[in-house]
Amino acid sequence: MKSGFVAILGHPNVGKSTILNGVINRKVSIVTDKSQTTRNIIRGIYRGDDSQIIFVDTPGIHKPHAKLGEEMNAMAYSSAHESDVNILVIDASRPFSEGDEFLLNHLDINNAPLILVFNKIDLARIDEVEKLKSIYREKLPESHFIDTVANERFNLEELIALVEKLLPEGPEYYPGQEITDKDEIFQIKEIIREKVLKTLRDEVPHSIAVYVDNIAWEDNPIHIHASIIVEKDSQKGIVIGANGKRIKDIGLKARRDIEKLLNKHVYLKLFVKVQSDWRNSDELLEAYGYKNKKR
Ligand SMILES: Nc1nc2c(ncn2[C@@H]2O[C@H](COP(=O)(O)OP(=O)(O)OP(=O)(O)O)[C@@H](O)[C@H]2O)c(=O)[nH]1
Ligand SMILES: [Mg+2]
Repeated sequence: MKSGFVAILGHPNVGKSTILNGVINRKVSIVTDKSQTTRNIIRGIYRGDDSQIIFVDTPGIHKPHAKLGEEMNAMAYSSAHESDVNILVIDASRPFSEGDEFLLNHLDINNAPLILVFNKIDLARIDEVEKLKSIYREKLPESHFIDTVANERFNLEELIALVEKLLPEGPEYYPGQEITDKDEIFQIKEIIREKVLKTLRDEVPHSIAVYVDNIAWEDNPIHIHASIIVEKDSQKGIVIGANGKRIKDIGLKARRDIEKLLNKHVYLKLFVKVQSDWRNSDELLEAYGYKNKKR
């Protein structure tokens, strides 16, 4: 069978996680309109008639402002290195920038066939996309090009077919039925973080982490205690909102999704805690699952 690892790489907010969810046809990675939403390497397993593709979502590569960002970039760089096919996702609605040049110079993508995915073509002008493509054609003449609208699944079947063509013959890496390598606690934390991010603006999202303090699996409904970590008292106030309205809303939306994930009734209790500068603390980065683990 054709099989292997396919890293989905690119700048933040270009649609990498939307592509992962689209090809797997299930939501395994959270998506928001905020940059730097994904903070971990998240595998999604696609099973075809005679193929198994492990799509690997990665954090968007960016200029880091804290140790967290450095860890995130390192995850993306190492994923590119360890893959059988690389997918570089480009926001087709934006012109080629210095940041793109930086990314091409720093990403080691020569080890495997490369697919350039021009995503968000629904937002782009045809002549601008052509201009963008001619720049990439010159820089990466060996790569394969495809246009997508990931949130509408436009051309994602074609993307899967192209990946299958480029993958080597290999083993069935995941013989079971699982669709992701991440456990339920990780997914619960991510669901809560997604709901927090979706209600916040500006810089606060980058300061948020979520920690599951306790899960009573045997209870009915399942009791979950989780903490939303922020960096400043002012952010705590923002997350809680006037009369606790925002935290209530976050809790309600998160509970609905967690119940869908677990297929059980859930009682979710959320706490908000301040931990100043956790994004620069090795110990806390480790505790929150953001330390780059070598395979
Ligand atoms: N219009 C349009 N929006 C899209 C498309 N693909 C993704 N989006 C939106 O773009 C935003 C970012 O999508 P994500 O999938 O979270 O992007 P990402 O590259 O994973 O971002 P990071 O995790 O921050 O690196 C979300 O609001 C998506 O709904 C597309 O093809 N067209
Ligand atoms: Mg993402």
